[in-house]
Amino acid sequence: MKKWLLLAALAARSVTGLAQSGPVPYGVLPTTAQLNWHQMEMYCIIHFGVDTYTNKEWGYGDEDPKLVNPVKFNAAQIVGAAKAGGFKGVVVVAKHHDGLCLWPTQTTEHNISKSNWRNGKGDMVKEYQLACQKLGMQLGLYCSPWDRNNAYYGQAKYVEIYRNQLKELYTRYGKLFVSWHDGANGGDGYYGGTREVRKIDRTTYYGWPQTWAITRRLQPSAVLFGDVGPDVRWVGNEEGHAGETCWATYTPQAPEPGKEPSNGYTKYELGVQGTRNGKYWMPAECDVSLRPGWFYHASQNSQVKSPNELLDLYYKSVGRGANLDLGLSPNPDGLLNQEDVHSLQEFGRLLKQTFAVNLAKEAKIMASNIRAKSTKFGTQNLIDNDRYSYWATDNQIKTPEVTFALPGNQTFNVIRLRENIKLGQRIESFSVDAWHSGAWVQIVSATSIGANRLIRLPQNITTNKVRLRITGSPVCIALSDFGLFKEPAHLTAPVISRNREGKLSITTAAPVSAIYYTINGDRPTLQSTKYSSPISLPNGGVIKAIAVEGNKHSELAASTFGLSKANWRIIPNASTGLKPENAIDESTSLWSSMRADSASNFEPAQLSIDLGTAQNISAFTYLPRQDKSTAGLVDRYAFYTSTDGTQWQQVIAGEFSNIKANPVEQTVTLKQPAKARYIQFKALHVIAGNGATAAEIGVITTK
Ligand code: FUL
Repeated sequence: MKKWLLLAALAARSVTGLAQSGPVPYGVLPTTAQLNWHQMEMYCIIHFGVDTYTNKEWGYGDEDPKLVNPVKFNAAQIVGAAKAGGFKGVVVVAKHHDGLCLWPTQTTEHNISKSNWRNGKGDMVKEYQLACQKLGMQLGLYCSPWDRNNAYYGQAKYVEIYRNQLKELYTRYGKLFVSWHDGANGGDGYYGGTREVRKIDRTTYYGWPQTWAITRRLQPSAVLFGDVGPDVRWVGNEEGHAGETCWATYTPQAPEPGKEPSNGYTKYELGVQGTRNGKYWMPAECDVSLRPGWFYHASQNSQVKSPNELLDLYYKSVGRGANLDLGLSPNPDGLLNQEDVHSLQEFGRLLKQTFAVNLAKEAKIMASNIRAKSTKFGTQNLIDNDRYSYWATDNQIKTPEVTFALPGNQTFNVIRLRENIKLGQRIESFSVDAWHSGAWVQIVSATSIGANRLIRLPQNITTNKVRLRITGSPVCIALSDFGLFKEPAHLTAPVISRNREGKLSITTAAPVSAIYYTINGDRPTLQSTKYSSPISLPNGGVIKAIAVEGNKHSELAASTFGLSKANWRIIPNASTGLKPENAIDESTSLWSSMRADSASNFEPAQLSIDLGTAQNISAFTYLPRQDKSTAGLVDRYAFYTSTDGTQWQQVIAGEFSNIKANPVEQTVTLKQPAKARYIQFKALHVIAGNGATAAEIGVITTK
């Protein structure tokens, strides 16, 4: 070959080589373990232990392991229900704050072998591992750093014990997808019988860098979850939603100057949104329980989230590039209740139905630019369901457009986009237009895509042409997915509420042909009582309702009410503070004993109520403030009763565990019912502030 011909051939090859090379990765990138985690999208976290039997959310650490005896425990029932819901794995709480290890550990006597379950020979973690293996689900483990049982908690020796617990968990139960570490620490506990408050420095005590080195060594394919990562961050709430804009990258903040960012210190705003161009790839996990609490409480049996509520959370977590971690709460028998199983199953069905057909799949796709005009980066990659094949543009093209000419008119209400995150989170913002009567009409504009972005439109769009415009990106794009889907129409569940006069109303967002309800606990049918006007239920109870329109039934609405407050009256006292009547007005309006002087110390506050007539009280309820503020949030309480309004007797006292992260209604059940006409709620300690607050105080009675 002549020399010049050879040179020309080489030059041509290098031009093609250049053209065929992909975009340079942008910013920080996910690890292999993080990629696996992103692909999972959803998993469940299972809370079971002494709390299941004591009706608490945080055990104190002094519970007898003999309490735990789940005679029907069946890991496959629980893991199978998660699988039916479309979840890809489970995180088993192997040890919660109460310290009881659900596996036969060498590190402490306080473990499952001291229970009667399987004659002390059982290993719950093992049974979950085997069920996961059988069902093709991934396994993760949660071993609480805070241990209210361990005598050595607070000393260096406990950190050794904790690390040994992790080592056991990492070496006995196969490959894990996540090692889950939470930041909770309420201070007080049993601690080997000392029953005291033990303060630790969260940033240094656990020696996280050394602890995590163990995870990396023994479980290299697991991600580490913690409030501030290092691999997956807490979203900052236990309500299951990320921010509308949510970046997979994150720069954690130090709790105070000179301190390292660490578990136990999170800023809500930071968690939900992440940090654009943050220092680490640290996507958010949205945790939320299927029931109000993480552990099973019979009083919450009518409050299992419905399939549509779960779907809504799916859009607000997975649809924002985060993952959904849904809490499951096996009952004292060791099984999920039927309501829970049913809800998971229906949710799984709804998901499958919604995402069965990508209406963009048959479209003729035309892009304003394709990188090097190469099919390798072509638009067919957008509809092949592969998260890593992608449409890319030339380096200088940062705001391209792509049009989807659909085969005739199509109706959709969900849009899906995904970036090839192996090349980083590149795109800032985008808009989608639909072709209507000869012109483009913008239907949505949004920010942040990442691993997955779902836009749930407020109404159906019918069109034969859709256009995606990338409106902001610092570099050329690498988009892997574009989908148009139709979520089936459904009637939303009716809303049940009660007013101050004790009248119950059942309402719907849009008019329906009928509402049916029951007050005996049964699921309503078309034969049940038809709702026509507000109902009186003076002693409270469970009310269930469905709405019906044409041949469509809504899903079930269920609410439990305590004693009607129609005849209640506040008895004023010196610490009552502002608007005490707000605590008994059946709304989330606030009673507050907080004083304007924010420098002053907390003063216990009390609220006394005349119930009108003597009642047989079996439980009290406290609904904390619902406006996200922690001021005056009560975490230690006492309830008193009186028959004359002057002589008071304390009937119960305790802690409202986990109320800061999960401020749901708290039910305090008495060992024995107390007969009284007057009740008093005392706030003994609060999360923050110099006084107490409450949205509502309630009473549950028995005959
Ligand atoms: C929190 C804990 O304090 C709760 O009890 C629960 O385990 C939740 C998932 O994490 O940090």
